[in-house]
Amino acid sequence: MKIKKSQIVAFNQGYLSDHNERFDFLNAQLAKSGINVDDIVEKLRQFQVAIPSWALGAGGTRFGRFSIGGEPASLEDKIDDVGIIHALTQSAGAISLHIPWDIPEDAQAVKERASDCGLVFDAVNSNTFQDQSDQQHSYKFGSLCHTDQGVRQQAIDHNKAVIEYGKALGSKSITVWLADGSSFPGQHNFRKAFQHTQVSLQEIYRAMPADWRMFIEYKPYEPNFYSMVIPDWGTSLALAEGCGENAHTLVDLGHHLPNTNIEQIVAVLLMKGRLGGFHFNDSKYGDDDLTCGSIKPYQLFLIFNELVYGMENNPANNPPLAWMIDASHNLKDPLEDLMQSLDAILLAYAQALLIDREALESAQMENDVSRCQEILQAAYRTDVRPLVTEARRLSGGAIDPIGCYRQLAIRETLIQQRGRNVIATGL
Ligand code: PSV
Ligand code: MN
Repeated sequence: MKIKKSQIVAFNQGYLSDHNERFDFLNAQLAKSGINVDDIVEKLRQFQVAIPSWALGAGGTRFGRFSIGGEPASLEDKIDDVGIIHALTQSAGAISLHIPWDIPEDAQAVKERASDCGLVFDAVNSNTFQDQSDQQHSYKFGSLCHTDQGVRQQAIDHNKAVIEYGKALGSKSITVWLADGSSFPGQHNFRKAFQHTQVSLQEIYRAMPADWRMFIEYKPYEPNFYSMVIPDWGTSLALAEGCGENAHTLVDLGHHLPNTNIEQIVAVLLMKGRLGGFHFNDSKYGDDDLTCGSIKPYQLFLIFNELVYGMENNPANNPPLAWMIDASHNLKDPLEDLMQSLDAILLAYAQALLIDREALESAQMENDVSRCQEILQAAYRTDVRPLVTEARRLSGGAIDPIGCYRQLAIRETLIQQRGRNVIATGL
């Protein structure tokens, strides 16, 4: 199903005067501090986040999975769902595919359907963490790091095939996340596991077109619990440097041990020109894959503080970043959840754009610690919702995306069209 522009315009009518009042008030306040609100709104309008094809159905835990009904049963349905999110928010203009969960059988038709919804294809993702029924070797003991050359080659070939799927769709990057690791001391020769992985990644890297980029994700534990071959950003960076200048580290916010200072990692990777992009989500304990900004919105803001600074001061020419959500939805309607994530991301970005950089720099130079905190928190505590809403409205989105989604009874329609018991592919 598709949302018509006229439905959004009609919905917005009822909210417009209230929104205008809030926006005008904030605009006047910010203008007093010399902030160019138009500039910020324009930046927010440009900011597009890719939606993962595997996050459109109900997620599950190893204890259970509760269907929400009307889940997308095919890649076409998934594209339509991202189209719905994009129509309402105007900030989800891309979709990221995981192979083999979502194989585009007819690339041209898939491309056209996406383009009809205003979407392009972001990074393609390989999967060597599950065995497929038609594969020769098992990944039980690893893939790119495996002790057996045959298994490594199979995993390399899979990644090459993923690149081919991506080329047909117009993707420009591949994201590699490895479940490879060991669960017991002594199981792995750490050096050999690293070296096998490096050589395997180099071969995949060489298969990429010259204008492609490789994103290497890291994760400290799960599914292996003693060691992961790529546990942290340092290892990912070393592997990226070992591949070439088009290989970058990808930061998934849930892939850190508790209390890790992610914003500092972001700052250093950007300085090195090796930050590829993000998998946005939020967590309380581990890779919880919760809605962005639902647990640690201040952390998200501090990350965006580094991103804004890093993008404005970019000596190593870090290429434009790939923004993506990687979340799972066990309780909420995935489309509502994703719209909440998008909103949280844009709010954090808007707040970071408000930071008085000159004042911060001079406070830092003077070691005026209290002032540094005041400056950051003045931005963080500004209610920037009218800016994000205005950006969305100007682009043709809904003033209240979830309100509009509910008023248009989208989930109910999807259930009628697709049925109550369909299950989407993914984790
Ligand atoms: C692994 O936990 C991960 O974050 C990687 O990005 C995978 O591709 C994705 O989740 C699978 O759901
Ligand atoms: Mn991820």
